[in-house]
Amino acid sequence: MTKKMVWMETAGVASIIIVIVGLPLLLWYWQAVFSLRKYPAGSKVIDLTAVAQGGIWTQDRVAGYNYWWKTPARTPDIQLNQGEHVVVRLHSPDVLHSFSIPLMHIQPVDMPAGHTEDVEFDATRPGELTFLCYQVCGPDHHSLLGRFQVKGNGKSENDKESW
Ligand SMILES: [Cu+2]
Repeated sequence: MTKKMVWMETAGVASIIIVIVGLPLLLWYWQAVFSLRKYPAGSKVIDLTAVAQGGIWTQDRVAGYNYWWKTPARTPDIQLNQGEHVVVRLHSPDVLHSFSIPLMHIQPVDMPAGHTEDVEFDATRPGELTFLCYQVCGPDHHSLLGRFQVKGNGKSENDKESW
């Protein structure tokens, strides 16, 4: 082998390694670090996925490849602290869902399959906030209910009120 061939072979192997290792790393970095920077500092970011089968809101990661063999866990009540800025990143792996928090006057937000929709709100008062799906998404649609529990901070007048 000539020096040029050795160099070309090395460059070829290096570019394959960059694609196999670098690309997933870049995607991971985008999802785990960079995509969070657009939200106000200190935001509580929650990923919520609506699953039509069983009518489940889950915080598990659900993708097309695991949707059919893994039953995602229904999320327990989600704990928030009064005063927190909350970002809910909505995902749908299957059909069109929608997300609403009626007590916050957050109107139904469409959640097309495969897209991520953000809903932001401030947990201004303590109490319970129910969220639900407004789209008739399947036979288990009525089960698509979940709840935030906002814990009071005891600092404001509002603490005496609740939702
Ligand atoms: Cu629904």
